[in-house]
Parts: sequence; C-alpha cells; structure tokens
Amino acid sequence: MSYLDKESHLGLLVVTVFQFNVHNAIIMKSHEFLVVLLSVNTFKCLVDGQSVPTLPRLIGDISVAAPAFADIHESSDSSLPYAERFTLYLSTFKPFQIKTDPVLYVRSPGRYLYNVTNWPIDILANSALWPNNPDLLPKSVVPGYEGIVQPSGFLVPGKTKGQLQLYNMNAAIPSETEINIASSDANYSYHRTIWKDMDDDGDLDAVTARFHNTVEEQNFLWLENPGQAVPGWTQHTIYNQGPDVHFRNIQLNSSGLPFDCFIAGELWNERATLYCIPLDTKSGWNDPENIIMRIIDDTVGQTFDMLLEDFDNDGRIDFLLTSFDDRIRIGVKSGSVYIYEIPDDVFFTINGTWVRHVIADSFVPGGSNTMSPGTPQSFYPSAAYANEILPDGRNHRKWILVSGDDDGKIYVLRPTTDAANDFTPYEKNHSN
Ligand SMILES: [Ca+2]
Ligand SMILES: [Ca+2]
Ligand SMILES: [Ca+2]
Repeated sequence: MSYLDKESHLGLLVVTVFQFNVHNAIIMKSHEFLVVLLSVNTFKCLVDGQSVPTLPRLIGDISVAAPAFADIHESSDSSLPYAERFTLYLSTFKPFQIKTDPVLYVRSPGRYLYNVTNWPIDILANSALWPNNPDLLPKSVVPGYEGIVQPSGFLVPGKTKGQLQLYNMNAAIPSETEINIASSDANYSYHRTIWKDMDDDGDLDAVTARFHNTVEEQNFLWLENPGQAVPGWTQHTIYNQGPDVHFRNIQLNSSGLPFDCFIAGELWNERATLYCIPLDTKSGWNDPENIIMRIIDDTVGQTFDMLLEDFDNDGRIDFLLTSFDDRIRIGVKSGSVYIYEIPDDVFFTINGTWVRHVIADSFVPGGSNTMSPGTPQSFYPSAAYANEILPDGRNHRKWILVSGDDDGKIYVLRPTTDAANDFTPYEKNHSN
C-alpha cells in the first residue's frame, strides 16, 4: 500500500490472484490483474459492533497473462515529484511453457489512478524462469544501483533454475543492467531477499532462502556483497534443511539478553521456526555453533508468508503467519491467518509461550494440491485514518490485505477493535 496521490489521499492496492497446482502445475483458470482503490470519501470510521463499509472500491482491472506477484517500491530520490517516486512491478509465469516469463513494470502508477485502462505497462525483462516477488534493492547496496532484486524458480519441471537478478531502475534501459548474483549455483528456487550486513564489513549482503528438487534440499544462506555490480556473489550457508521460502529478521530477547533472529515459514517442513544468535558474537551467523533454533509451531500445516509488525499497537512486535493446513479440519482442507504474541523469553517454554490467535480462517482454494491464503500486507485505508490519534494517544490498528492465492480472491481483514492485547478474529471481506 502506498499513498500515490497526496492531494486526494487516494491509495492504491495492487493484488494479483493466481492459481496453480503445486504438484502437477495445472493452471486452474484464466487470470486477472486487479487494481483496487481506496478513498477517504468512501471510507467510514469503524465502530465496534457496527456495520460499516469496509471493502475497497474496485477501480478497474487490467488483463495480463499469468500474473504472479506484485509490489510497489518508492525511490529514495526526494527531488522527484511525489507521484514519480513510485514504480509498480508485476511478475508473471506460465507453468506449461518451458521458457522464460516476463516481469512487467509501470512507472508512476499514481498518475493513472483515474485511467487504469491506459496503464503504460512495460516489460522490464524476460530472462527468468518463474519470477517470484520483486523485492526492493535500496540505494547503497551496490554502487550505482537502486531498483529491485528479482528472485525466481519453482518446482515445476523446466522452471527449477532460479536466479537473483538485480536491476538498476534509474538506468535509461533497466534491463541492460541485469546481474544475477546467484549465478554460481545450479538449480534452486528463490523467493525472498533481505539486505543485511552479515560479515560486518559495512556493506549489505543478500540473505535468502532456497529449495531444490521439491522437498529434497533447502538452504538458508547469504551472498557476500563484493562492493561492485558483478554477478556470482560468494555464497555462505547459514542453515540446511530449514528456511526455504519466506523469512524475516528481528531482534529479540531471551533471559534479558539480546539476540539477532530470523523467523521463517518453512513450507516444506510445514513449520514456523526461529533461528537466533547472541547479538555481538564476533563470528556471527557464520559459526553454526552460535545458532539457536526453536520450532514456534509445527501444527498449522504449510506455512507460507509472514509479517513482523505491532498489530495491536501495544509497543510489542507480533508475528503474523499465513498457512494452509493440508489436513481436513472443517470438512475441506483450508488455510488460516494467525497472529502470535512474541514472548519475553523466546527460547523458554514456560515464560516463552508464543500465544497463537486465529484472526481469519476458512480460506478454501479450488482444485486439489492448491493453497490459500498467500501474501499478507498491512495498510491503512486512508492517510487521514493513519494519522488519526485515539483518545489514549495511540493510533488505529492497521488493516491487513491478504491474497487468497489459489482461491482467486482478495481479502481485507479489518480489526474489530482498536484495543491492545485483543486478537479476536478480524472481520474478513473478500473481493468477489
Ligand atoms: Ca557485508
Ligand atoms: Ca562485502
Ligand atoms: Ca503488539
């Protein structure tokens, strides 16, 4: 969610929905690229127990073949006019075609909020097999580069050789700046990159997770930033057979001591996990002896994506997880969105319980060997609502947008209260 039009406080939510069969790679139906607009004019303040309009208003949809992941990134160049700082990225993939899939982009999407039928969509590149979520490449990671890192690859035959491609979006022709920093490996699927200085030399390295040959191998690793725009960065393993798709970095405490941690949703191991090292160890993440691992939850099925944010505004970061339970719970297999309260002592089972709350459930995908829900994103429905201060001095709680993934819907999860420490289920609305 970004506020792309400052004058009228219009925001843009971009969601793609797609359906694929995890094991047989069968596309279930045709696809749409949906653009959803929210406005303060149509938004009404939420009141406990009172029915108020909550669905975002659809301003249009744009046909794109096989859309997959979408994201909007903001340039750090504050000299640009506000609307021109944003770029929208959209990855696509076609499982049955053993060839590369285009990544698309739209510059300054805020300029076209009232004219979605004429969006100037360009092809950024067509050199990756099964491109996944376009992650931010901030300025200063690689000299002269600011743009995206595009991870790719999946388990579908012919699409397993993924890459981590950097693009400098400030270049006149961004595709000409393409660099695959994971070019020195053979056959892995990548989904996420987090930029973090892993060797304490002052530059940001690429922390990522990957898998190979479906369930046979997963690696959590980092790629060493060589300080220049070159391919094939040196790879360092952090942990094997653990994180494989999505993860986040966070600082946590246990017994009053600070730890640097990654929380992971391990799709193939079907568990949410915690990996930590004591802060300020000299050898850091490069000495396996430093790493303490804990399973947070292995009872919720195929864990997928996550957020680490303070969802109830009590000053403590919470852990939101989407997961698809492949056991039959409600007559059919279904997925849920959970929020876990992160304990003070993350490694202890008595004082360190990760209290789990189901904030939305009954996500039922179509077909077999499918999943739902997918990627979550928090947002405020308007700038005015985001800036409003409650009587106790806190802000409103954020709403959560969730892709239904294989069920083809878009969901808005709205907290039914602004109270802290209250994780009763959110109001769940969907697009169709
Ligand atoms: Ca470094
Ligand atoms: Ca370095
Ligand atoms: Ca909290």
